[in-house]
Amino acid sequence: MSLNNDRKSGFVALVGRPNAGKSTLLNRLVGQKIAIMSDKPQTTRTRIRGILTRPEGQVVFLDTPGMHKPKHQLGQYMMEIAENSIREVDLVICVTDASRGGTDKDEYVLEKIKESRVPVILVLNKVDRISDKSQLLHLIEEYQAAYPFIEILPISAKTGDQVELLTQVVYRFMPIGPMYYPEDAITDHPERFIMAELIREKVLLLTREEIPHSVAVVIEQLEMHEDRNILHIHALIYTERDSQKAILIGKNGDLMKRVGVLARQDIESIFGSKVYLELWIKVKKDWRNREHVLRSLGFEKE
Ligand SMILES: Nc1nc2c(ncn2[C@@H]2O[C@H](COP(=O)(O)OP(=O)(O)OP(=O)(O)O)[C@@H](O)[C@H]2O)c(=O)[nH]1
Ligand SMILES: [Mg+2]
Repeated sequence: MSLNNDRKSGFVALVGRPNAGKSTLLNRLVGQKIAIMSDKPQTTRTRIRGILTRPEGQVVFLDTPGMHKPKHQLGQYMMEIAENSIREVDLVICVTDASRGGTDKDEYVLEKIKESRVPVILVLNKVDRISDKSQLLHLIEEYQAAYPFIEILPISAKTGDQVELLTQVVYRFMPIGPMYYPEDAITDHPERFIMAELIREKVLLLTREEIPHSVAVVIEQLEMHEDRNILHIHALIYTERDSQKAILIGKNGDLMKRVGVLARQDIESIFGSKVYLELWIKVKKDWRNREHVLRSLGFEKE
C-alpha cells in the first residue's frame, strides 16, 4: 500500500468484438505478454487481468472475451464475463478493428455500453492497415454520432502506435485510490493458467475450422527439478471428439510436436527457466455444453 495519498488507481475493461485486438492491446499496455492472441475469433475465454504501475498510480486492465452471440454454454459464460466487466469498472476502452470498422458491425457492443454509466474511450485499432486516412475521419464521425465517447483514439496495438497516448488518457480518468497490487505485479493469474493459455495459443495458431474452439488446456503437474533447473510441465489438452483428437495429434504426432516446441519456447522466454513439456490429448465429449465440466476447467460463473 502506498503512503502517497495523491496516487490514482482504477479498473479499466477492454471490450469489443472478437478479433478486434483487445488482448494485443492489453499486452502492449502492460508491456508483457499475459493474454494470448490469435487471428481466430473468440480466443480469449475469460477475464485476463493486467496491471500497470507508474509513479502516478496503478491501473488494472481487464481483457474480456469478444462480444458475440453465444452458441453454447462456454459462449454464454464468456458473454457474462464481458458484460459484467463493463459494470464493474471505472472506465471502459471499446476496441474496434478500424480496418473493418463501422458502427453497424459494433451494434451489439454499443448497445451494451449504452446500458452502463461508465465513461468509454473508443479505440480505432489496426490503423497500420489503413493507408487512406480519410477513411479514419469518416469512422470517427460515424462513431461520434453513435455514442458520446469521452475520447476517440486511432491506434495500432500491434506496432504500439499511440498506445502511450492512450495510457496517459486512461490515467487522466482514474480516481485517487489505493495500490491494489504490489508495484512490480503485472498480473495475478497463477503461472499454471498462463502456461495452459500459451499452449492453447499454439493450438489456435496451428489448427483451423472447429478445432481451435474445441480445445481446452489444463496443467496437470508442474514441478521444478531443482538439480537440473528444469521446469517439468505435464499438460492435458481436451477436445470434444475422437476425430478432433486424431487431427490434433497429426501424422506421426507431428502437429502435437509443433505445438509442444512453440509452447515450450514461449514458456521458457516468459518464465525464464528451462522447460520440459509433456502434452497429452483427451476427449471430453461436448465439454463446452456441460456445466460441471466447464466448472472443473475453471469457467466458474460469478
Ligand atoms: N495489423 C494489425 N493487426 C492487429 C492489431 N492488433 C491486433 N491485431 C491482430 O488481430 C488479431 C486478433 O488479435 P487479438 O488481440 O487476439 O484480438 P481480441 O480482440 O483479443 O480477440 P478475442 O479474444 O477473440 O475477442 C491477431 O491476429 C492480432 O495480431 C493491430 O494494431 N494491427
Ligand atoms: Mg482476446
